[in-house]
Amino acid sequence: MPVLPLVPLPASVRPGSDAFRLRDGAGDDLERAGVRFERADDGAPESYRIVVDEASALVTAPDDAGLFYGRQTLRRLVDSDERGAFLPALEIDDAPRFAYRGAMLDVARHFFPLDVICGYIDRIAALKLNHLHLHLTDDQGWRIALSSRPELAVRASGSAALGDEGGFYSAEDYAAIVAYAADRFVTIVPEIDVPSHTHAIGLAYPELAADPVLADSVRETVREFGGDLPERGRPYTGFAVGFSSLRTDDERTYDFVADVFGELARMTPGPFLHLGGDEALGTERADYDAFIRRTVAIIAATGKRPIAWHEAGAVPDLPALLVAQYWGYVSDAGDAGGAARAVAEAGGSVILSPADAIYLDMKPEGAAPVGLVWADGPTSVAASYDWDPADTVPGLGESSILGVEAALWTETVRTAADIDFLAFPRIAAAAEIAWSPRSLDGAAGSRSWESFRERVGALGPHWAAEGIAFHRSSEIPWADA
Ligand code: TNX
Repeated sequence: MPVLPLVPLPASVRPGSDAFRLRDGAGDDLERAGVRFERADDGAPESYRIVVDEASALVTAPDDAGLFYGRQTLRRLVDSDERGAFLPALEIDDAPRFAYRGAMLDVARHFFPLDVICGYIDRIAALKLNHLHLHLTDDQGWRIALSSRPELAVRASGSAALGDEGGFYSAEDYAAIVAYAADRFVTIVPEIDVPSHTHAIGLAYPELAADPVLADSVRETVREFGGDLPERGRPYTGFAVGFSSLRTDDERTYDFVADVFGELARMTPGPFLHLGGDEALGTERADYDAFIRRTVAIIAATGKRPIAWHEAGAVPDLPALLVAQYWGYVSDAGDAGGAARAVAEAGGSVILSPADAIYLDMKPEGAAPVGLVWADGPTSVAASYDWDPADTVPGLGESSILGVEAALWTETVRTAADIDFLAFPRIAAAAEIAWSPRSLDGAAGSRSWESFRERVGALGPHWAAEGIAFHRSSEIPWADA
């Protein structure tokens, strides 16, 4: 059997003998081409089974998501020869390793219009990712219109990194994104980053913002990347982080937090609201702890489950429902690991986004025209693949891991082509790690780098046909179209 372009690798693939010939002229319509899709009585959530032989092609699944994933797999299997289109004979039994398989897109540093977001949803859904985390706010801009706080969209959305144009999603835009995603079994996870990364909020509601704290690290970033130092009341367009803070000692701040997360909860059908909580370098430790505890409680009161970057995990006495998003390293978990572990020990769970592996904004190679390098970058495709969630944070077992998320920050990312270049092919590594059974020392049917690079190479022509401007990494044996 030739290399099948299947990423993520299904849990089990058994080749058969005679191909199923697809009915002519059906194009992408698998049903019209003769494939049957049927509900199974039981099976794990999102699982599916495919049986193809000479006489029939049948997909069965216990739920609609499973049927959708079976369809994604079949789309990759359609092949053709001199007799026309066919599906190779095989049996596939497949189910995800983790329930949460995510991608994060930062629409705050740069704003991306609806068509780009929908294109990204198509791309991630084809890789069987099922959550899109939108980083909706940061120092450089606020990207969502809220009727409870109308000044945000009016005064805080016009700017972006590098002095580029900003923008925001109206309530209708956001509803359209949620619906488009839901049709592809993708849940939107909105993030409002507090108490830091909040400079833009001060443009709309100055009374809520503390003065920027110009630590040495902020001056250093400005020296390295240029731009102005952050200044109260002026849009910020540079790359520095951690200088801004909400006024954590002012009750008006908590009214704001309740308005914003309350409205977002009503606009968001998914179970999660992300409160950021990262890099609050300008917030005193005790103030940070108290702020996070109150914000977590405010979100819990909306009925949603709070997610925060791992820093929040170090806050004492957090409720068990918190999800921590780990962005430390694979190579050394250090304090970040401790914070993630604390959340697990309190009964919460962890999403793994190790920065030295699946921060997609790290340059894929030194000469890349976009991207950053701070997380031990450049990050090769092999480095993005060669890790396992259960081995990343010592003491953090598989049962405490909700899943895996590949993050794309957009300080340097201005276009849809930039997104594709940085995300592909490394996002496929994250998708496989999130979905496929872990490598058991190369055991048959488990994932391995050697098999992955061949399968990604075989996917290249599919991506090209779909208009994905992927990075033609020299690590991958790309197939010709
Ligand atoms: C760190 S990772 C950040 C972001 C930056 C990113 C750039 C994290 C939770 N915060 O604010 O955009 O680095 O790679």
